[in-house]
Amino acid sequence: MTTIVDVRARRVWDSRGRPTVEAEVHTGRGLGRAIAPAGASTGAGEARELRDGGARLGGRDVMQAVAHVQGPIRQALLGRDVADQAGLDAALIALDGTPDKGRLGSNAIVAVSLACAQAAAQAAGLPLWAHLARTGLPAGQAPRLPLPEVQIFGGGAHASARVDLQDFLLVTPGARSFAQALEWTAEVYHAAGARMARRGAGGGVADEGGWWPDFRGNEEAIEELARAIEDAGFSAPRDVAIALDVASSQFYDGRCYTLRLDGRRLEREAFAELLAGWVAAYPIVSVEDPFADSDPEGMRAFTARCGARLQIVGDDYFVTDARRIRQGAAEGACNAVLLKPNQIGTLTETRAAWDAARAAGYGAIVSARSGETEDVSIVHLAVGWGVPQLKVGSFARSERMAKWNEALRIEEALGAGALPFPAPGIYPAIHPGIHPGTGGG
Ligand code: 2PG
Ligand code: MG
Repeated sequence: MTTIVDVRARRVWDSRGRPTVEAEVHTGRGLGRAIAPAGASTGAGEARELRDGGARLGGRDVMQAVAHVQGPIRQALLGRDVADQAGLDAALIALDGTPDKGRLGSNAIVAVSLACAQAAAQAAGLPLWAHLARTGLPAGQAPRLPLPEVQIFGGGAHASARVDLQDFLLVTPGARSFAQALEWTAEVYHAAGARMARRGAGGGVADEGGWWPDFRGNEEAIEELARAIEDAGFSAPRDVAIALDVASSQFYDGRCYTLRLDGRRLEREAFAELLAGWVAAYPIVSVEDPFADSDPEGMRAFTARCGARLQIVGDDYFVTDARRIRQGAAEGACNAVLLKPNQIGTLTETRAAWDAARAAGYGAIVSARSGETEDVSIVHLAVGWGVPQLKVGSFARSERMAKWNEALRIEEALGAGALPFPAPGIYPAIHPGIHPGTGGG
């Protein structure tokens, strides 16, 4: 048993220049450190981060959350076994005592939960992915790298709503390695940048590093991405393909989906028609949150209509909550799940969400937030748990590149021992009949 001898916290700053919580968990065999990320387009059902309020720093300071780590959380964890992740997370949940973790703050709790895992890995003398893989992978299964999903144009809440859709992403189903996937992504990212520069709109990037969206309509962004793929010389959807995060909860008012840039206000059926049209017209293989978290009827109908040939991902829709995933699966909503540890608050609950997705035969994507830091823990989760896809924003800004580069180091460490890259078989549009859930193995 490796005992926790100290728990510390400090205020650090995220990629939007906003305050966030860094936690440290110390044992006699080193320390683990983790930083809470923060979303901008948050789901209504997410765990609640604690912000101080008031006038200073726009009310966004986190000194109370930091104090909660240094005080009650430290007291609750001192002397406990750092390797008992489930027990530690249960203690954090019990100490908070609220359904949304809002008393201590999900930002305090997730930083500590991840720092415990980092400290346990440190004590075991292993990188986090290897520590997690010891119990996190099915018996006898080797770890492998996930398929990256990379933003090319930002939008929605990450770009002052200059386009209504949030993420115009690239995936590389034809790539044979993570290194190759990133190389292909770089070619398309820069081809897209060159196109934007030729239009007189080059250079600027949105919150996650995707090119700033200077478009006349939402469809034009998809069209420009398809052209950038052509410019870079790839065949779509076989080698590379398009994924969208519609993040539709941001523009649904309980009755209509309003695409401000297109001057359109669409009811559920008309919006489904529009999305299905785009999926048919462009090499789109995955769509996230096509319908709002408060519109299960829309999500179920769209899944029934397009789910056989399209990965349909629930992010705001499931908020990394195993219970919601099981319910969604029973009702036929989505066929894949986004996994964000800070959406639910602890590593153990994030793992439960992945287990629920797998049990349902759903695909899964480990995801960063729009407010990020140099923390690379989520890359290790994807590898150590065998989650087949990873989304960490675009191909610029070091809070994003730190994660892609960490994955390259892990790929090199795995070497020939790694399983083949999971790319073929994830997307039903490319390999009809293969369910997305089977891509992860
Ligand atoms: C999403 C994420 C990451 P945010 O919606 O998938 O792109 O955004 O962190 O703002 O919720
Ligand atoms: Mg999303």
